[in-house]
Amino acid sequence: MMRRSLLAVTALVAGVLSFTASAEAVVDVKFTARHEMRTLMPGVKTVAWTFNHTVPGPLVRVTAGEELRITLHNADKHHGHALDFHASEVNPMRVMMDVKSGQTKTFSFTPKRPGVYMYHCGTAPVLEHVGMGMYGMIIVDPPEPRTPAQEVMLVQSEFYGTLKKGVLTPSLKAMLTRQPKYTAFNGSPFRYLRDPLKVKAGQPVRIYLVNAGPSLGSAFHVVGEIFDAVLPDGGTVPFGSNVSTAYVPAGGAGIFELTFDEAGTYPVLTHELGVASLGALGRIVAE
Ligand SMILES: [Cu+2]
Repeated sequence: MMRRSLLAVTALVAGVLSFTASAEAVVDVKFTARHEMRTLMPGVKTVAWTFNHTVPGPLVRVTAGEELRITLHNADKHHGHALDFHASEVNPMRVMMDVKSGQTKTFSFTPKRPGVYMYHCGTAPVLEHVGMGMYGMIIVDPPEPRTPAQEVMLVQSEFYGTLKKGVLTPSLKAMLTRQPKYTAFNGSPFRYLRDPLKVKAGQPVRIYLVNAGPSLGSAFHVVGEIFDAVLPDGGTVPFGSNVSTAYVPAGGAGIFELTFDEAGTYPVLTHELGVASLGALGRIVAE
């Protein structure tokens, strides 16, 4: 059942998971929570609370109906942490309980609905745990695979704090007042201006987007293009076709399907331009 042959662009979401799958279609995923210094962008470091050393945390991918077994080890000496999967449809008091410093817990659930969803730390204050970097994407593939396409995975998020001598000191007050210092796709402001995404022109592209927030929306847009389909949370009912810009709320997600008919360089951003100007702005090169 090793259906883990993601396309090359899967590496867009930093982090690699140790998947093992048995004949009973159980997918084992291991998370470790840490408190660590990370490079936010060239010249800027910040303290982050991470899953598996990365922000966003690792991409989790299963097929609907497979059991997902999560082991969360908390290697953070400072805080408890937990995992809230929006794909889970379970009693949160059973699977989303805090794991204290130094402890490890395993829980499982079976995602039933295909789509793309956010996961995040659920420990209070959730705003702070998400604002510090504890979130990621889970893709639940339909049992009958989607039509083939080039895949791009993007997690939009915000970073809050005060910048001094190349160090961003996080600020809960700035999180509460929704005044980010930076925004980003896949954990680093302007990441894909520095290192553009690459796709083939003339062939379908499927963008999976999670808006991790914690507090601002994403008016997702690709300059020069119109989406063939927008599927909120990757569900079966399209928001519409011929949509140029679609809103993804904080905590929400979507699948955006398009084809670049003409080779070129296409900016990708949230069209909330004040938000994009802080870093949620990149480029897709269609070749
Ligand atoms: Cu946490």
